[in-house]
Amino acid sequence: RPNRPRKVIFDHDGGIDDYVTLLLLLSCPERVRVIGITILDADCRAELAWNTTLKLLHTLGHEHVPVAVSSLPAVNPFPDPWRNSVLSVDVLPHINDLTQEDLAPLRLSVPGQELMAQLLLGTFQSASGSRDKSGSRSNGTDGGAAAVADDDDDGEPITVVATGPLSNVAHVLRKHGRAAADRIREVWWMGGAVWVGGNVAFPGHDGSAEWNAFCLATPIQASRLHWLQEGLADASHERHLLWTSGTCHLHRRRPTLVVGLLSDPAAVGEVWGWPSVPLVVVPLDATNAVPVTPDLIYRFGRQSRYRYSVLAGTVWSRVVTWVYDRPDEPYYAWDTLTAACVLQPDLCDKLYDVQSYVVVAGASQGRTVPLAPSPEAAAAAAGGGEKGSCVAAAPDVETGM
Ligand code: AGV
Ligand code: CA
Repeated sequence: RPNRPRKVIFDHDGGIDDYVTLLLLLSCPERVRVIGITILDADCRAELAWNTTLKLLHTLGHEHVPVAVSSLPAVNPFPDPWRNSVLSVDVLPHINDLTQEDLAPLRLSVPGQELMAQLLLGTFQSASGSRDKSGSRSNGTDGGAAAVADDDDDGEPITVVATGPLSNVAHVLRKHGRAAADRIREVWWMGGAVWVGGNVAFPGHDGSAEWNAFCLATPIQASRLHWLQEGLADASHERHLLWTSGTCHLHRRRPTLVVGLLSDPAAVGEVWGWPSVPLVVVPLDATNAVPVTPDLIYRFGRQSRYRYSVLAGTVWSRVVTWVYDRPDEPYYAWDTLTAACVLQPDLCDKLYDVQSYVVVAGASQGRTVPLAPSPEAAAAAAGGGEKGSCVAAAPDVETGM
C-alpha cells in the first residue's frame, strides 16, 4: 500500500505542549503509528511525565505503546516552575479514572535511550507478549485507534519526532552508529532560533538561544572547533532546517514554512554529524506564529463531543492566563506545530535551504546561527533583483568557558 502510516518514535520532555503533541500524534492512525515514546528529564519532572503519558495512553486505548524514561541528564536544567507544570496535567480527572495497578504493567524498566535504540535496531521485545500480540499480524488494514504498536519489524524506516533536547537521539547515534542511523527516516526536532531572538532568559545568557538547543549545547574541545569551522563548508554535513514566517495562527491559516539546510556536526550533539540522518528543524522562527490564545482554546468547545479535543483543549487551558501574565512572551504550540507538519506535510508551503551552526559555550550558548540573512532580508537587500546566495562570513565561534 502506498500510503501506510509512518512509524514514529515520539521523544518528548513533558511540557504542556508536549502532551497536546502526543494527542495529535495518536489521533491520526492512518498517517502516524506511534511505536514508542521516550521521555527526557528536561522541561518536566520525568517520573511524573511518565505517569501522565501512561495515563493518557491508557485512557485512550493506546496502552500497548511502550514508554520509557531516559536516564540522561539535562546539561542546562530547565526552570523548576516549568518542570513542575506537568503536575497540572497529571491531575486532570479525564485521565484519572484508573489506578496505579492499571499502570504498573505498562512501566518498562529499560531506560528511554535504550528503548529508542531497541526500536530502531528492531530488537525491542514487549514484556507482556500476550497483550501485544493479539491480532498484530492480521490487522494490516485496521487503521483504528487500537492499532498495534508492538511491531512485527518489517525494516521500514522510522521517523523520530523530538520535542525536547536532542539528548536521546544523540546518545543512540553515538552508541549504535549506522545500525541505528540507517533505520531513521527523518528526525523532526522542535528547537533553535535562527533569524529571531531566543527564549532563554538566564543570568549570563544573552537570550539568543532557544531552550531545547540551550539545554543540549555542550562545550567542546578547541580541536573540534576547528573541525566545526571546516564542517561549515562541507555539504555532507548539511541538514534540513524548517521554519515558518508571517503572523499566522495554527488551525486558522496555513503557516508559511521554510526548509533549509543546517550545517553543524559538532555542536547540538552528534545528531548533526550523521550525514545519513535527515534532521528537520522547527525553530522559534516557525513557532512564533502559533501562540496559544484564548480564541484557539475556545474553538475546542465546538468539538467537545470528541475525547481528543476535550483533552487537548483542557491541557491548553493550563497556560491560557499567560496572555495576561506574560503578554510579550505567551505560551506557544511549539511542539504541536512540529508534529502537525509531520502529519500534514503541505503545512510547509515555502521551503528554503540555509546553513547554520550552533554556539556551544559562552553567553550565546545554544544559539543557532545562520550563515546567510533570511530570505526576506536578502530579497530586501537585493531590491528584489539579484538572487545571489548571500552567505555571510562565518561569525566567530565562542570559545570562552
Ligand atoms: O522552547 C520551546 C520548548 C518546547 O519544546 N520548551 C517548551 C516546549 O515544550 C521550552 C520552553 C521555552 N519557554 C518555556 C518552555 C516556557 N515559558 N514554559 C515552559 N517551557
Ligand atoms: Ca518540549
